[in-house]
Amino acid sequence: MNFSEALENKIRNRTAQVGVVGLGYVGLPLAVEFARAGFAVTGIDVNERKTARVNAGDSYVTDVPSEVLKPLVEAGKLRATTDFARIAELDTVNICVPTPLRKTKDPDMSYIVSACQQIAKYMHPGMLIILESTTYPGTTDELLLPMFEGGGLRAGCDFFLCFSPERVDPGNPTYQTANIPKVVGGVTPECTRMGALFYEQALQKVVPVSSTQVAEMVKLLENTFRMINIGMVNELAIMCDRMGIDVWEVIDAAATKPFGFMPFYPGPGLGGHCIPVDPFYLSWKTRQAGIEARFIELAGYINGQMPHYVVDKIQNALNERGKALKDAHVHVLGVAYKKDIDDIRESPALDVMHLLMRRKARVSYSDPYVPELVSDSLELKSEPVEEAAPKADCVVIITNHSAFDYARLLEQAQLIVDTRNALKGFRSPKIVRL
Ligand code: SAJ
Repeated sequence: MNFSEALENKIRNRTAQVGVVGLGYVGLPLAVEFARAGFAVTGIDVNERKTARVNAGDSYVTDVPSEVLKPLVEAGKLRATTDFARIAELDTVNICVPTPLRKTKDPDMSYIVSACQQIAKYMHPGMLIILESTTYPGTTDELLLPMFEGGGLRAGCDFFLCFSPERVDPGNPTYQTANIPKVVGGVTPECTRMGALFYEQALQKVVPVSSTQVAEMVKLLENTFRMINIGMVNELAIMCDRMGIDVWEVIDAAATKPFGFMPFYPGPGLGGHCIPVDPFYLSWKTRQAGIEARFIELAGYINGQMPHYVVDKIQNALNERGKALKDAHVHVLGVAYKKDIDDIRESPALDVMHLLMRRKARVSYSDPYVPELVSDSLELKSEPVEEAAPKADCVVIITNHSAFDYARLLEQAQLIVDTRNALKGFRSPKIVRL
């Protein structure tokens, strides 16, 4: 029996020992899905607090309720460890580690490299290894393959290597790991077949593609599409402002087109750990190939300018009411990077607050999901809207959480700069819209 047949049997009869490296918002839900499918799953993470919480059945990931996690741990279907040596006992390993950007907007591959160094150290013939972290096209073939073949094993017969983009949308009530179609591409056709067979055991729909590069590029297209369209609509907002046209009304009316259009909305900037980051993995790679990714660079510039545009709007709105921004009290409503979540990574609210403080305004904030904000030069606690809004010279809505009482806010505030059209349907001289 060859390695392919042996692994295929273990996958089909669910005796394959499954491993997931990186137990974050992607890795933990994936580990849970395979444990629910009947596999014995080992989660590996460098963070001891995470592994301890997993082993206690205490989830720290919104999409994985502890009521789901705990029974799987108690049934011995899922356990977590910081010990990479356990890879020697595994048949499959999914790599779900972060791929951030450096300050220079170059890819930071350090997490992938260190995880793969550990895997290369303990891997054995007959394994399936799948990279899920978002990265530039070519990573799997150019970076991982040499690391794993270094010991003499050959991909496609001694072991199997694929890329499969993660598509987790944290907090999405409709689409979760099990029912989001899963794209997978292998270094060889046999790798692709093995990767698809693996995912078919736990996920509802699998989409095999012809190579790892195609799979890597699929993810970048998905998120670059969003980033560029957000940039375009932000530029449209600036144009409409100059021409005295309500951009929000324009977009809502355009969205009535039943085909060939998808609405995006202006905002204070681009936050999160995917959309502002992933496209720069693509533009970095294309630059290596001598091609300038002009759409990405331009959209990045426009989105990056939006915090400045918002602060200028606040300043102008105060000036028109005879006040200076300097020494004014500006209260920020919502600091998370998008509504109804608690994540502040790359949140434009932080840029707006820093710019306001640079222009000597006094800044406070309210966000029910973010009780306190500590970042470079910021150390604030969330204040009740009821208390802060009446006192502030200007309230600026940065993140339109559903929890805010916007009608009450309109009664209490003297001036509101609304960057999210949260006050849609309200008319008042107090409101200044993006
Ligand atoms: N934003 C706008 N205008 C828009 C849409 C978003 O300004 O029309 C801003 C948001 O406020 C946020 C940033 O862009 O600051 C990113 O928002 P997002 O809706 O793209 O949310 P993310 O970053 O959580 O993106 C994730 C991505 N999921 C994965 O990468 C697996 C993305 O592909 C999803 O399409 C997106 O969730 C989603 O649809 O919720």
